[in-house]
Amino acid sequence: MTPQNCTLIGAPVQEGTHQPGCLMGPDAFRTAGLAQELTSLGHSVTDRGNVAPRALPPQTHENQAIHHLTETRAWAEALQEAAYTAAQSGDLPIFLGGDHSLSIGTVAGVARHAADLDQPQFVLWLDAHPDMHTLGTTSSGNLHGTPLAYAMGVEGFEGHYPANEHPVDPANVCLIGIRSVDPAERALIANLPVQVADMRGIDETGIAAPLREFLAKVEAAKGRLHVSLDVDFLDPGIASAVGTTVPGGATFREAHLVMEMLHESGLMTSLDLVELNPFLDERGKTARLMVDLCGSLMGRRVLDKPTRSH
Ligand code: HAR
Ligand code: MN
Ligand code: MN
Ligand code: MN
Repeated sequence: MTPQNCTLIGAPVQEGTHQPGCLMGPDAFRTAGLAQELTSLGHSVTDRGNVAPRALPPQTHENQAIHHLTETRAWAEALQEAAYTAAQSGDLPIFLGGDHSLSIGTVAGVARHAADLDQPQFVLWLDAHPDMHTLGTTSSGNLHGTPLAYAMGVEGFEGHYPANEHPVDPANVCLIGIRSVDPAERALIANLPVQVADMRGIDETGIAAPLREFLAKVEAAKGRLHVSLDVDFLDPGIASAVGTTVPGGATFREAHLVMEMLHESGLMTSLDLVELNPFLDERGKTARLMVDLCGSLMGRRVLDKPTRSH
C-alpha cells in the first residue's frame, strides 16, 4: 500500500439543512480518532483546522422556500478555494462536514485542479439522495439538496452560487445507494448520462457490480476521483446520527466492501465525509463507524492480500 499525505479540512457547515448539529461534525470525526486511524495505517496526516467563510452581502432568490443562500454561497467560495489549494499540494484532501452543501465548494475546487492537469474529474456520490435540485426546484429550501446538480453545471444557480468554471461531465458521475428521489431530480436523472445504482438495482446485482463498472471508467480515462460519502448512504439501523434517515440503506458489509474496492482501485484523489450530526449520535457510534469505514477506504484489510482481483 502506498502511504499518502492526508490533509484534514474541517467544514462545519449546517446552513444547508433545517436541523442544527452538523456544525459539530468535524470535531466529532477528530474525537472519534480519524487522524489516529489513518496514521495507524501508515499515512501521514495534517489537520488544517476548520475553514471559515467570509461575510457576504445578503442575497435573495425568488424561491421563498430557500434559506441561508448567502451563507451557503460564502461557504462555497471559501471551500472551493480551500479544496483547490489542497488538491494542488498533491496530498489527499479529506473534507470533514458539515452538511452536504459543502460539496458545492469542494467538488468545484478539486475539478479546477483536474482541469489544470488536463485530467477528467469523476465523482462518486454515496447517498440515499441524488442532491440534484436547483434553486428553482427545491421545495424544502434545504440547499444540501443541490450540490450535485451544481457540480455538473446544471442551469439554475446563475448569479447565486459562484460561477462553475469546470463542471463535471455527468457521464463521469456515479450515484450509489439512492432511495429517496424528488420529482424534479427524477426528471433530471432521466435526461443526464449519469450512472445511478439505486437500492432496487443493488438488491438485485449486489453493490460491487455498479462500482466495478464505474471504477473501470475512471481508470480507462485516467481520471481523478472525488468520493462524496453521505452518512445517510448507510442504513439508519447502523448509522442514526443523520438528519435525513431513509430506511433500506447500505449494510455494514456493503459499505465496507465499497470502501475496500475503492482502496484497491487506488483511484480516489479527494473525499467528503458529510451529514454527520453528532447531536443525534448515541455515544459516538455513527462517528466511530464513519472512522472505521475510512480505515477500510485507506487500506485496512482482513488479509495481507486482496481477497479477490477484478
Ligand atoms: N431531496 C430532499 C430535499 O431536497 C432531501 C435532501 C436531503 N439531502 C441530504 N443530503 N440529506 O443527501 O429536501
Ligand atoms: Mn435567480
Ligand atoms: Mn447528500
Ligand atoms: Mn443524503
